Amino acid sequence: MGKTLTEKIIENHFVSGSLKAGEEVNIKIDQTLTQDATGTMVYLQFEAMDIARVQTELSVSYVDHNTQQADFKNMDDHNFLQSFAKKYGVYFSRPGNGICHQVHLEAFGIPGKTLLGSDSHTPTGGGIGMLAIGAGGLDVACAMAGAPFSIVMPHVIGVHLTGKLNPMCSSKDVILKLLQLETVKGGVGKVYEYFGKGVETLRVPQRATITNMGAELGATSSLFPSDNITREFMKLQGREKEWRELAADNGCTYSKVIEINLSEIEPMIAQPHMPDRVVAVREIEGKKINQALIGSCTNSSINDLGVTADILDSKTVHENVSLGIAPGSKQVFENAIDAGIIKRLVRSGARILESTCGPCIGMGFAPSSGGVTIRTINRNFKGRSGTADAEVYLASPKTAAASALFGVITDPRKVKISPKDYSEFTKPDISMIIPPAAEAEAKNLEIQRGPNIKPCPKASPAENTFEAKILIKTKDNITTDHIMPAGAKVLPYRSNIPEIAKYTFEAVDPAFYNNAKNAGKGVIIGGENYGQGSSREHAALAPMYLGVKAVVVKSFARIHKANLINFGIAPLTFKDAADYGVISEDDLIFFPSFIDDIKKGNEVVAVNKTTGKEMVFLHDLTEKSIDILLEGGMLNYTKKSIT
Ligand code: MIC
Ligand code: SF4
Repeated sequence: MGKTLTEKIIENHFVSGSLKAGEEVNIKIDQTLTQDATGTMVYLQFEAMDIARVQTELSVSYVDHNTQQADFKNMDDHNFLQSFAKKYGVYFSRPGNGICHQVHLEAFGIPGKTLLGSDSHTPTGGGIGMLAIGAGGLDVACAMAGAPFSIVMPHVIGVHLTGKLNPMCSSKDVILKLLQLETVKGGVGKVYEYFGKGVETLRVPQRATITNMGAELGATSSLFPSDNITREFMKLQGREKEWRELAADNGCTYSKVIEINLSEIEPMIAQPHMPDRVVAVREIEGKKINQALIGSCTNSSINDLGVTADILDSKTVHENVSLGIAPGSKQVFENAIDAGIIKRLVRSGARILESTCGPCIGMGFAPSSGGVTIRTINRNFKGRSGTADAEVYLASPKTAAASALFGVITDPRKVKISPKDYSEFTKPDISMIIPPAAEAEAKNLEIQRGPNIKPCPKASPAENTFEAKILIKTKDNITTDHIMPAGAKVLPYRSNIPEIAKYTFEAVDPAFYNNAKNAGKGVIIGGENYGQGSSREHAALAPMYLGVKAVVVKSFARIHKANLINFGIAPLTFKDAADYGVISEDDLIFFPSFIDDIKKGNEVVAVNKTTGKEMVFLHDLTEKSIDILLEGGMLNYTKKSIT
């Protein structure tokens, strides 16, 4: 029987477990990546493991998130990361060099390899046929120490691409279409694998836009085959030698096949405040905007910038619109200068921003109050832009550029141009990547540590009998941005948990922090797809620090669930969904035999002391996860297994 590409790569990296969809499998990780906002914790955790060098084939530390340096904190973190990388065997991509996913594709990605990244958009690497997975920082630290990574063997969904995109339509419209079909929770436990004749019509950056935003489906990863187009891309990057051909076998079995005829795709747009609130652009055309942004790891390649310049055609952007452009990397920036693109954009009034995440994570370029902004990014969660009441629309660079020109949401097919291909201007540039020191020299190197860098707190081991207060009851699709906000104010505390904990659930319930502190022990209640979005483990670390012992929900997003276990918080679901309706904030919940229940089976009994009602919660933890959880998280567990 033929195999899917996902199955082939997983089998090649198999360490232990089961290859049956839905069961746990442990795989070898070849490469890791971190970014600064999650990276400081990753390296503090790695340091705590007492290992002299990283054990992977390649590990890279990027600085791309916290680059606004309003005071010493962010640069202190950068210095820590740089000095750590040199000593421990990690490549370091300096601030200004670009967004981790874009640079990794350019400089390091290799078809057929596994990549684990402490960022949810790591699957961007699937654009060149890597099995690239986002994870919590602690999992990445363990992979750097040589440990295999556990995943639930995914169900592989085949996306059959036929036809060819019309000139003013984009691969962004394809993934937005999929989000409309599959929703933000449709991909949990799945890998989306693309195949068919239509694949040959998409260049690597177009493929990477699709695999990048597969994260918004909740998918474990997304994958394209590695073909001659991939080879061309790697050749332009000066890395043709690392290319290899990879594809699924003919006649392999997918758990489901989705048919997409690229010729029928039209411009699509996601409306506030969820990436799956997708409609065709023509359905909401004419809505006034006052800001537009081309950038982020989803859409910031040379062609994304080039087509923006082509659409603007040296005319000035609409007088009511502020247009920001953030090239995805230093390489893209330089190549766009060589191609004359930047000059044309500047002439049109674009504001050129640094090659970083920037506005995508609320680091500058926040919209006005009640502002309407169209962005080529991947997430439009409420408040993430830095402005609580702004409306953020997600679309392709073509749609965003046409809208910036006319001041209203515009179907780009109205602009009669034939977009050019600027790939020929690609010249690789790795001058801002610092290799690690040789082992002999590394021993004597010092790590630089600023005063804002605090050690990672640990939870205490689980108790068998305890009482905890319901601290908050949330609805469906709560994101990690709700649990732990990003933005210029909060991000500088990513390496200081006691401080960042003060912002937990800030936008949902400003009293959460004090409430949790006073309660001592707490439980969080949630709906479906709890913890979707970012991989930030701070959304588990801060609740752990504030005494949260369990999160009881209707269903979980993959990475957040793993993060909860890693920090000693029990991820539980309702046995009887109706219990969600009869549990309230401030109720006191008594767990009479927590440890015994967890060890015995998959049910945990709890009594709501406020209402007198007995409830049963479920868990689906593996034996190892149970040990980690009961020990009070991965750090305690690892320490115990070493000593
Ligand atoms: C995001 O896009 O939400 C982030 C910021 O890149 C996060 C990581 C983080 O919170 O640091 C992600 O996607 O995992
Ligand atoms: Fe950065 Fe935005 Fe991409 Fe996250 S989604 S890595 S914040 S550009």
